[in-house]
Amino acid sequence: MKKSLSIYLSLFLTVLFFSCGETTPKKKTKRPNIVFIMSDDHAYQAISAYDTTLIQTPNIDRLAKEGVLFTNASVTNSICAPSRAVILTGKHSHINGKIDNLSPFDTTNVTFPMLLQKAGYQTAMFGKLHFGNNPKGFDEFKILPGQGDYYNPRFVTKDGDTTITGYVTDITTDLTLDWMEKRRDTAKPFLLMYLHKAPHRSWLPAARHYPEFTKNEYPPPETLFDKYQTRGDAAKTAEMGILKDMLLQYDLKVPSAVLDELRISERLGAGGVARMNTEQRAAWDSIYEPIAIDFMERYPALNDSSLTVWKFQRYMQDYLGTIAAVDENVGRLLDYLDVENLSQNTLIVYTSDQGFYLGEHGWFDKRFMYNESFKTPLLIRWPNVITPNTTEDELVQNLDFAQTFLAAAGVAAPKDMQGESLLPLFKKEKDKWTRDAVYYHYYEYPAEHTVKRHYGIATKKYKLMHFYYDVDQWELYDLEKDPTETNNVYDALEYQDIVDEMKIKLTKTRETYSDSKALDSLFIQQYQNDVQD
Ligand code: SGN
Ligand code: CA
Repeated sequence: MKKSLSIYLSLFLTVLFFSCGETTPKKKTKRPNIVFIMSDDHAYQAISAYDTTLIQTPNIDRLAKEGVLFTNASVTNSICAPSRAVILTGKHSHINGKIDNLSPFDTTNVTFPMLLQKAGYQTAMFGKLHFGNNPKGFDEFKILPGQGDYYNPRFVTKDGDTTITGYVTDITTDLTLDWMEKRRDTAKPFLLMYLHKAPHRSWLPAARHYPEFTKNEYPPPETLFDKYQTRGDAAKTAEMGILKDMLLQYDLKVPSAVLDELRISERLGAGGVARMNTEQRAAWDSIYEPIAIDFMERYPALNDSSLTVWKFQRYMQDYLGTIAAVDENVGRLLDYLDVENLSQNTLIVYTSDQGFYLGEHGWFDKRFMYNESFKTPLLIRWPNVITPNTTEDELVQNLDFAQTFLAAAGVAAPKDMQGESLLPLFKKEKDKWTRDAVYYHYYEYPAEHTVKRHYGIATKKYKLMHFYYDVDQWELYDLEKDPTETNNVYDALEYQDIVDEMKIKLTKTRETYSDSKALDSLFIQQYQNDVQD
C-alpha cells in the first residue's frame, strides 16, 4: 500500500515537472495568468456592483464579490487610444506621446505585454485597440480596425483581414475562447487582453436584447438639466449635450424617412445599421420601426425638456442594451476559466478605457475631468491574494496597470514607468501606499465635442482643474460637499487657502511626472500639424 502510494506520488511529481516544461517548476508555476477585460466607454454607473439604478450586471459584479471593487479609479486622459497607450506603457500621455486619438502610437515605447512575453508569458489580444498600428508583444491578435463595427465586423490578424458575420461582442468572445481552447500553451502562464468595442457610440445592441431594453424606462440623473451656472466656458461650449448634439438618426435610430417627414436634417446618417444583412435588418426593423412611428406622432408636441427626456430614454435603452451582451460574454469567459480550473491562479481585471456621461450635466461622451468620465470602473479578482468582497477607495489610475501586472508576474518594471503597483492594496499593506493625489491632462481640442484642453489634480476631497489654449480658467470642486460637481468654488473666499494648497500640489505633481508648459505648447503645435495633414 505504502509503496504504491509513493510510486503514484513520484509519478505525479514527474508529470507536474514535465507538464510545466520548466527547470524550476516550483517558482514558475506560481506565476499567475493575467486576464485584462476592458470595454469601451463603460460608465461605472452602468455596473450594478457600483449602482443598481440602471442595469444588472451579475457576471461583471462577480469579480467584485470574489475580489475588490475600486471606488476611486480614474484615468489620466479620458479618451480611447490615449488611455490604451497609458495602460500598455505605464506612462502618462505626454511621455508615451499618444496624447489624442489622432497622434500615432510610437511603437518604440516599451509595453508591459512585451516584457511579459519576454519573461515567458504566452500573450494574446482580441477586440478593440484603436491605435492604427498593430500591437507589439503578442503571440496572437485579432483586433478591430479603428473603432470597429457592431455588426459583421472586420478583424485585423497576423494572417490578414477577415470579416465575421454576427455581433461583435459575441464574436470577440468566440475568438478569445477559440484561442484558449485550441492554441493556449498550457506550459506557460498567459496574458489575455479581451477588449470590447461595446458600449461605444453609436450604440447597437444584439438582436436578443432589443425587445427587453427598448421597453425599459430609466430615471434621469439629477443634473440632466444642468445650466453650468458656476463654471467657466469649457462646460458651456462643449458639444455633447443630449438635447442639441445627440443625433436622432445616427444615435437614436430614427430613420431618414421620418426625419424628412419632420423636416429635420442631420450631419450623419444611419451609422452601423447599414452594415446589417437582410435577416439582421428584419429583426431590427420589427422593433425599431414602431418606435420611429411613435416618435413621429409625438414630435409636434415635444418641447426642449420633453425631447431631452425622450432622447435620454432612447439613449439609455440602446447603450445599456449593448452592456447586457458584454455582461453575458464576460460570464462565458468566467465560466470557461472555472471549468478549466484556471480561476484560482488568474488575476482578472474588468475596467473601461474611461467613464462616460449617462445624462449627467445633460451630456453623453467623456473627455472632461468631471467625475463621470474621469472615473472608470475597476473590479479585480485574484484568489488567495485579494480578500473577496473588498471595497477600496484609494486613488488608483489606469497608469498603474503595467506595474501591477509586472509585479504580479515577478518581472521588474522599467524605472521610467510612472504608475504604482497595486499589489500593496491587494494585500491590504496600506502603509506601502502613499499617493494622495492623481494627475489628469486632456488634449484633443479643437475637435469633435469641443472639450477644451485642461489638466488638473484630484485628491479624495478636492479637484482643481485648469482650462487653457483659448481660455485661461480654473475650477475647484469640493467633492465631499458637492459630489455632483455643480458648484465651482474657485473664486469663493472661504476656499482660497485650499486653492493655494491645491495649486502647489498641482505644480509639484506636474514636476514629478515631467509635464510642463513647454510640453503643452509643443503638443499644441504637433496637434495643429496632425490636423492639417
Ligand atoms: C467617435 C465618436 C465620438 C467619440 C469619439 C472618440 N463619434 O468619433 O462621439 O467621442 O469617437 O471615442 S462617432 O460619430 O464616430 O460616433 S473614443 O472612445 O474612441 O475615444
Ligand atoms: Ca472609449
